[in-house]
Order: sequence, then C-alpha cells, then structure tokens
Amino acid sequence: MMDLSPIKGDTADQKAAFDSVLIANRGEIALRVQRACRELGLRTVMVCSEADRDADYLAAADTAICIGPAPPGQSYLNKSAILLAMKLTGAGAVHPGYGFLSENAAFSEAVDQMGAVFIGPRADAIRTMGDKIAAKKAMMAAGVPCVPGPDSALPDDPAEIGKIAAEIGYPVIVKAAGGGGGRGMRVVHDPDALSDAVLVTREEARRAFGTPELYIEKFLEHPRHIEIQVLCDNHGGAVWVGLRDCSMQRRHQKVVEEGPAIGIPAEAATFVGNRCVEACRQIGYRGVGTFEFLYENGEFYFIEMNTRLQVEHPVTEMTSGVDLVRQQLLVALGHRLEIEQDDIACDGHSIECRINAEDPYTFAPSPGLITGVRLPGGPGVRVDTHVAAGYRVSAHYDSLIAKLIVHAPTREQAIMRMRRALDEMQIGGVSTNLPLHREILQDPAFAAGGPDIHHLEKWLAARGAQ
Ligand code: MV4
Repeated sequence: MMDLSPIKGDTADQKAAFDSVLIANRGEIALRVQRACRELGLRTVMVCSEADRDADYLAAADTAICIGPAPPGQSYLNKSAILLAMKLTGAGAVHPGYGFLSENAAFSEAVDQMGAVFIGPRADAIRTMGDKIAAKKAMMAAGVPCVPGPDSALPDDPAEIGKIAAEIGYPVIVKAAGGGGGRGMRVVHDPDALSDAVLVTREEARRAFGTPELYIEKFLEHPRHIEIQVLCDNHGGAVWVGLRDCSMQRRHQKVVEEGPAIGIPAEAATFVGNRCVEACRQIGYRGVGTFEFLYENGEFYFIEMNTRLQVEHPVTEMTSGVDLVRQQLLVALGHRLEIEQDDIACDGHSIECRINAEDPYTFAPSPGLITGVRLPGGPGVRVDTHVAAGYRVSAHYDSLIAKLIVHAPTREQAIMRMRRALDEMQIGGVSTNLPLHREILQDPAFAAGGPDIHHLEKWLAARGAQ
C-alpha cells in the first residue's frame, strides 16, 4: 500500500496527515468519494440526514452518523452539526462533494480552525471566486481571456454607467458580484433600458446575495459553455486536465456534458489551459477547480471559476485516465500530484447523461420508491449511482439519481455507445429523464456537435410544440 504519511519538509501544510475522511454529502457523490478514500486506505465517516438513513452507501462506510432532519439547512448545510460529527468520530479531514458546503469559505475556515483539513481550496480562494468581480480581476491580472467589460464594480451614477455600457457596446449584461450559476443577471439591449435594469438587478442582488455590487459585460448571444478542469498541489504542481463542453443545459441545469470540447483547435485549448494553470499558481490555488468559459467565434471568455469537484468530473476522468478524487485526497494529504502536464493527454471521447428522477416532458420532480433498476454495462460504460431497487428518492434533494458516462475512441462511437447504454438502462417506480436523453442522442444538431447554450431549450420548445 502507498505511504500516506506526511511528506518531510512539507511546510505548506503541516497538519496534512489524516487517516479518516468525513464525507459531508449524500447520494452518488458521497459514494464516489468513499470509493476513492477506500482505494487510498483511508477510513470513511459518512453523515446523513434522517431522510437518507437507509441508503446502502452508508453501510459501506466505516462509520455513519445521522446529523439532523431532512431539510438541508438542518443537516448537510449545518456547519456546526458537521464539525461536531468530525470531533465525535475523530475525522481528520472533510470532503464536501459538490453543492451544500463545497464552496462555503466560512466552513473551510472553521475546519481549518479546528485543526482538520478541508478537502478543497483555502477559504481566501473560495471567497475570491465567490465574488465574481474579484474573480474577474484575478483572472485578468493572470492573463486569462475575459468577457469585455471592466473588472470593477459599477458606479452609482447613471451617466457613468451609461458611458461604460456604450463603450462596451450593446447588448450588455448586468451581473451581481454575489451571483453566479445564472442567478442575478439581466441582459440589456438598448441604452433606454439600462438604468432600470441596473436598479432592479441591484435590489435583487441586495436581497439574494447580501451585496448590491454589480458589474457589466458584453452580452455574448450564441456562445458555447466550455470549461477547463485544473488540479493543483501545495508544491507548485498545477495542471489542466482537459476541456468539457456543457452547452446542453436547461435553466442553468446541465443535462448532457462531454469532453473533449470538439471543434476547438488544440493550440487554442493549450493556450487557455496554460493561462488557467498560471492563474492557479498566482493565487496559490489548491485542489481541483473548474474555469468556466463562454466560447464564441473562436475566442474564449472567462465567466466564473468553480472551486469544487463538479458533477461532470467523470467526463474528464474517462478521457485523461486521471482519478480526480484520488488526486484531491493526495493533495489534501500534502502530497504532490501523481502527474505532470506532459503526462496528460486526451484519449478518445466521453459523454455524460445526468439521469434525474423527473418527468421527461414537464421536468417535475418524481420522488418515490424505485422498484427496479437495470444498469447498462459493457465496454466503455460507467454508471455513478447510489440507487438500486428499494431505494426511495426523497423530495428534499435534487433529483439526480445516476450519471451515465460512456467513453469511446471517437465522438461518433461515443454517441452510438450512449444510445446503446440508454437503451439498456431501465428504472422502475419513478419517472426519469431516460426518454429525454434517448431523444437528445437522436438530435441531428447534437450529433453534428458544438450546439450553443440556447440549443437545448429551443429544441425542447420545438419538441413541445409538435
Ligand atoms: C453570460 C452570457 C452571455 N454573455 N455572460 C449564465 C450562468 C452564468 N455562469 C453566466 N451565464 C451567462 N453569462 C455574458 N457576458 C450567457 C450566460 C448564459 C449561460 C452561460 C452558460 C451556460 C448556459 C447559459 C444559459 C444562459 C445564459
């Protein structure tokens, strides 16, 4: 077994040694993290809410404890309950998964203060990226290409705002510094609508994010959503692991993701990947992260950085062969990354379909008892799921029940493989979006590759109208 003792001379993170990890999440990602811990010989502590008590993945942990009632605020988002669980179980580290506390700077800090390890970046990096203006400032300073517009907050004076917008050129988009993921933004097509848009967005921002700060950018009308996975250790090791195309989304929820992002020249990808790595070095970034870009007319425009492991990370794992969760754990232990940039290549093509317990037409959640599960298999098929027959899908959490990921030598073969895997897969007892995915995989525009961020919603509207 590999030696997980602290590295001598590792002054960057003196407390890095831990032999048990508390997994502060649920569902498929809790299982994914648990698997990586096991392979490193780490003891696992799983926490759960009362709604998740009977989940199979809890039995596989070394320790499982219930930390509160079903509503996330009382369990998976309850910092003091999770910190207490860490004390009670002697967990030396906590993995937050995605969602919940994964991008919560105060939680990261509290974990630090109790002398344990938050498996993720330091609080200051989370805070910087959570403030979309600070993030843009840091990225522009590091030479990462950004959307045209100032890297500072909008002033109050309407005349000044008007000048800034005119300089950028319409259409523009007004965004809340505290927003992100599609929340707190407004497109403005002409100067007459600008000051009202600013006022309304400012009030929304004040209420929703606790800060009225706004910024303004050129609005890109038909971009693709391309993201770049990075991975950094505490010893100056930093790599970009590949690009993903996540343009197939509805209401800011990704539906299908794939990698690599097709139609992007290798030199362009390498250039922007290297800029991301350089930015990570400049801010002393640690762990996994994702740089989100809009891509239009051959140019990349940074929009946000996610400081967590993402739902779609398996796409990059399949094409790179890098186990991102394993690297996350090693970095948290104070180790160096097991790979350097020159070791990383993109092999073949990967596609992920998010399988949700929801109506495939209305998207209404479909909680309830799963009565039967038939999982696909065979070459190049991966299913990340925590569900099986007898599992009850709770109405308290998001409806993701499985991620179906395929890998094949070419995109065409990956599409054929995904169609085949979707045909094999069956879930009984609840409605799922499997029928939707089967239709999407027959969409000629998807098959052609490179649809923009509006394609899926337009396609859904046309499908509804037929
Ligand atoms: C934009 C944009 C166009 N121009 N920014 C939405 C989510 C948040 N991460 C940023 N978003 C956008 N920012 C500029 N300057 C269009 C979107 C956008 C979007 C981005 C990615 C994926 C899906 C999207 C759907 C609608 C709008």
